[in-house]
Amino acid sequence: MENVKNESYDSSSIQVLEGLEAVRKRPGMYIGTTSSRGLHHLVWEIVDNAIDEALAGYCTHIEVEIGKENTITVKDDGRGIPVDIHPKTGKSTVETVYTVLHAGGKFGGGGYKVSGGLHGVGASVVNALSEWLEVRVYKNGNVYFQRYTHGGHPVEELKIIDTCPTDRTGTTVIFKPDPDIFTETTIFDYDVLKTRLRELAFLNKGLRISLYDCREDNKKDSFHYEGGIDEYVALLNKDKKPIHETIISCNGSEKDISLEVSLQYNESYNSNIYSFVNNINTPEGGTHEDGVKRALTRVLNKYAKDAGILKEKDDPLSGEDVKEGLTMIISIKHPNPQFEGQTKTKLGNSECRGIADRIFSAALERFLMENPDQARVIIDKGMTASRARVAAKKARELTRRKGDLDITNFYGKLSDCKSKDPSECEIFLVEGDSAGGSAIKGRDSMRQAILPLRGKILNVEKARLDRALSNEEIRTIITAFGTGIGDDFDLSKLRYDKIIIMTDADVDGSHIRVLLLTLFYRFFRPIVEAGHVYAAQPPLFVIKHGKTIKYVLNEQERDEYLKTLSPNTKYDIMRMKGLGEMDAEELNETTMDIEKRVLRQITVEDAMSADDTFSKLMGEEVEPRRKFIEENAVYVQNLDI
Ligand code: 28F
Repeated sequence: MENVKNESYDSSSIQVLEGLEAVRKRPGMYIGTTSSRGLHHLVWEIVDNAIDEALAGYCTHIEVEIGKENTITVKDDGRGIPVDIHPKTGKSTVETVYTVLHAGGKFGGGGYKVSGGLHGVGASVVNALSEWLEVRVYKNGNVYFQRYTHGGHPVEELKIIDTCPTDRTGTTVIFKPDPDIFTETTIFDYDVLKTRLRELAFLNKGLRISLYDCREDNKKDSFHYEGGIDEYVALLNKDKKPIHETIISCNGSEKDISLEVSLQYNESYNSNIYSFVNNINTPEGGTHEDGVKRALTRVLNKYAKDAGILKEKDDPLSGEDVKEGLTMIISIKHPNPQFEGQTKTKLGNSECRGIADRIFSAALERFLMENPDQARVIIDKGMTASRARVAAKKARELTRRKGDLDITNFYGKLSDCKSKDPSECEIFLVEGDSAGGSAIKGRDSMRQAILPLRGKILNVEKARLDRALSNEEIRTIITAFGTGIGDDFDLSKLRYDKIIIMTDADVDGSHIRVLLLTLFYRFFRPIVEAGHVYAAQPPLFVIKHGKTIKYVLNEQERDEYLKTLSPNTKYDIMRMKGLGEMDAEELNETTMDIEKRVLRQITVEDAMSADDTFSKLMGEEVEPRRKFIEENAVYVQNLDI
């Protein structure tokens, strides 16, 4: 450990150094990963402390700047971190916040930590993982300054370096992530920062958040939403034709827990519900989301009955029925959230279910009473969904394996694998009968099932479940998966560990793949989120020289292979058009064999952007699609028209 120029090298300094050293030894323990995601997590730690100051009511503007050398500057106009001597450490509070683990922000202190991502490990972790970090505090007409290097070692004590207008207060932090820690990349992604900062502006109404990129000439964005999550719902519904005018808005609190809900129904059949706890997205939902959904179903049914729209003989609306076409944002602020679930993004606090139910149902009842026309439209939509659900129930029966007839009829399409252990089985959804035939011949019949797809499947982006179930190909896929669909979907019944989409490397192949991904995203999202869906990577080029035939995946492999040939080898290169150009053995060798093939796993990194992409690419509205294609055409490689 190098010598540090600290006057009082006492026990607390040793404890500080050991603390930050521990962070550098196992960064993954504190920020999850040291990949690009971990790099960006550093920004969220610092921004969250500034957001805390805004939540406390003292900060109105947060500025984030990406410097030329990929430094990050975060500025706020809050009170400024206290510069007094911290009783516990004998150091300034600034130095304590930036050198003692979990001392920063509001941990333990008055307000609560608005933690992001890994639940706010504090500013000292950012310092520990930075090549250098500087803090400037504007307070009492002075500018206080301290610089840390090599993972958090203070260069000097906190000192006054300048004066400033007496009414100016705030905190500015600049840091440079340590390349020895972030070995994958230290380059910040503007769009990643922009997306999250915009979301934070929606979630903290009235707060202005700006982002500047000094690496490119004056690239900047600024976000400020007085309407908060109401404006977020409006943005999400922009291209989706809302069916009622007013965004239903709720804002209440009980004890020290506050809840905001915004919702608006649109014409589509999909639901987009996003929930947050202390600004952290909770894709696995939790008690806050359960409480709101329970209230939504109960209050809409009660209103429909009292208004005589739902007759005694009618079935009540189900949770699924009232979710159709629903765009909703739920944001709860809680002093002591308990997270559960696979990825620790499910709220577990049981009291939140009742609190969310009470606050939201009062607001919804009031809206319905005051807006009978809009209430009617919403109820009608739920009743149409209910009728379609009942129709789907009948159609769904067709996807259940029953008597022999179904199985023979069904088996006409699926060449199942012999093994019945899902964890070792995989199913290939193959474009076209000829490739399907080769795949059946070339496969490992113990563990590989083949389902040939005849042509395009229905675009379900604009279809309800009952319409999707009327499509033969889709019914076959549902039966093959074994999970059921809609109300009786059960992920634990999935019959394969991997679902592999294998289509030609041409435009039609891409179209079939995106139609399948639309089906999986809209009706089998848990299968995608669990990481079971893959795209096969058939070879893009075949190189022939002499008797040698070499298949390569892409240009990079092609160029690397060509370098291995002796200079005087003339050779031929062909761009592979389709799976059908390979015989069974070649198809297996290049694309299916577990030892040799390359698969691309399909993940839902960000549900909001995935939903936006599917509705743009596959939805009704032409203009958003044209704009999307225009903006993204520049990234397309190997387009084969
Ligand atoms: C660019 C990043 O970190 N802003 C912050 C404050 C303000 C206070 C504070 C922060 C230690 C444990 C109390 C000021 N005056 N922006 C920021 N602004 N931390 S971090 O206090 C932290 C103390 O709890 C602050 C009065 N109370 C709190």
